[in-house]
Formats: sequence, C-alpha cells, structure tokens
Amino acid sequence: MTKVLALAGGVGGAKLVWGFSQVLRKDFSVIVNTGDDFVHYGLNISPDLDTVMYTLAGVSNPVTGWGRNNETWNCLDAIKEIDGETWFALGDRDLATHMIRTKLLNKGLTLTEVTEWLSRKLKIHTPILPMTDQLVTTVVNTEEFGEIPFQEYFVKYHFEPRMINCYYKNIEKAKLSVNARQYLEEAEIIIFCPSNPWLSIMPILAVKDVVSLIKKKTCIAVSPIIGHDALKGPAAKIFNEMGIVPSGYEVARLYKNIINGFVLDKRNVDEKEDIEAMGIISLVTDTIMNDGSNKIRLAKDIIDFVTKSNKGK
Ligand code: FO1
Repeated sequence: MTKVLALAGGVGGAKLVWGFSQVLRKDFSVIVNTGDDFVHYGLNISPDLDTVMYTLAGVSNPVTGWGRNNETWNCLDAIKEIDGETWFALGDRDLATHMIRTKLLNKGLTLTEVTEWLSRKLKIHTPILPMTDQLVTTVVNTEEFGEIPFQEYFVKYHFEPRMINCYYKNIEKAKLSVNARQYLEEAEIIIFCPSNPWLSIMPILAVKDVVSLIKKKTCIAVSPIIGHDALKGPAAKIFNEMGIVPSGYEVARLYKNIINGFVLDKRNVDEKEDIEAMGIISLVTDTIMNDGSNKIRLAKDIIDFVTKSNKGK
C-alpha cells in the first residue's frame, strides 16, 4: 500500500491524522509541529504532539480537541486557590503526560524517544514524529504586545492580538531526527493537514531538508479555510490582518512552490479554476470532519484523488 506521511499541528490536523490512521494502518506516519512547545510550571509541554497522541489513542477531550477526556481539574483548582497562573488549563490526567515527558527528557531521552515511549504506553501504532528534537519556539510579533511566545498569543490572549509576523526561534539549529528523515524518505505521498499554515505547517517546512525531501514526493495540502473562515483558530484572522481575503486559493498560493495538489472545500468550488491555473490539481469535497466517519471519508477521498491523478501521469 502507498506510504503516506502527514504534516500536522493542532486540533484540525489531528482529526485528519486519525482518519488516515484508520484507513492506512501501518502505511501512515505523521510529523508534528513542536513550535508550540513551552515550559510551564517547570514541565515540558508539547501541545500539538499531545493532541495528535491523545486523538490517535482515542482519549482526547471530544469538546476541545486538546487535553484528555474524563479529565479532572483538582490541581488547577488548587493552583487557583494559591493565586498561581491558570490561563493554561492543565488537567490532572494531562499533567501525568507532562510530568513523565519532563522526567524522561531530563534523563537524556530525545523528544522523539519520549514520544515513542508515550505512544507505546497509549498503544498507538501510527509513528508520531516531532519535527525536530531541538527546542524551537514559535514567536508571534503582535501590534499590541510586540513579540510574545505562541501559547501566550494563542491561549492567554485568545489570539486576539493582531499578528504582524511570526518566526521560529532557533529554527536554524533544528534538524530532522533520524526517524523523521527516514519516514519522509520512505513516504510516497505527503499530506499538509488542515492546520494553521503559519503556526503549524510552516514551522515544519522551516526545518532543514524538509522542503527538499517533500519536493521529491506527491504533496497534497488540505485547506483549513472553509468559505472565508477557519473552523478553529486564527488562520482566517491572520489572513485578514495581512489584508488578504481568506480563501482556499490563498492557502494554495502560500504552498504553491511545494505542493502538487490541493483539497478545497465544496463551499469554495469557485476557486478551483484559479488554483489549477497555478499548476496545482485540486479535489473539491466536504472537508468538515465532525465525526469519525467524515474523518475516514476525507482520508479516503484524498487517497483516491492522488491514486487517480498519479495513474493519469
Ligand atoms: N488551548 C486553549 O485554548 N486553552 C487552554 O487552556 C489550553 C490548554 C492546553 C493544555 C494542554 C494541551 O496539550 C493543549 C492545550 N491547549 C489549550 C491547546 C493548545 O494551546 C493548542 O492546541 C495548540 O498549541 C495550538 O494548536
């Protein structure tokens, strides 16, 4: 079966990752953004890795998409009582993951090794690969507060500040891990999940050698914009702050030198022609994944689309 590797970050990306994991089983792997990682209360927190991990293990919070299901908040309540910082909600079960990740990192394991260890404990079969083992921090430069770390922008300030630009601190030191490089080299199809382009996908593309490895493959991006909005997160808001009307076409244009194909939501069907005029083949379908069957359907739609278009070559 064709080997597929997805690039993902955040809740939307994790949904499609789950869909592919159900359809492809052992021929699927995922490289996850780590630019959202930060240290909080002395704990190493990797939100996008955890969101993908919990989603694949079937233990993610079904309402928020991040954190654990059946969660309790005793520790956070106790922190609140003694006036600690509670803007970043850490559930009791979720804390276990952060404590164990921090312990293993302090013992000298790499983030890749820690993620592999946690995945094994959660009985996950899909390889989940951090984009790098080096610490990279997405910094958002905002009009209101200047440069702030990603989680403050996204969670503390509910992505309300106006983004001027963003950059990935220490990205020049970031290297692909041996595992991530191997899965990238073995993959035949690369999928950019419907995650935030600037805050989830581009940090991964900024890691040395990723783009050059991807350009050897068939690469398909899935639009995170439906109509002129994003279902979750600031993707549409950031486009507006750049003076660009959010659309699937504008996302395809961001990736145009890297991707071969683009998955456009059926509500944006009028953009198909302009996308194909850029030399990017496009699949128009329903990209909303509000339940398991839709996640699987979208994954299957994409695999059929690539298979048919590759046969046409
Ligand atoms: N997102 C929020 O909007 N509020 C939170 O309090 C919050 C806590 C949190 C804890 C653990 C975790 O793994 C993720 C958490 N997230 C929270 C989501 C996280 O900020 C985002 O999912 C990613 O960083 C961006 O996709």
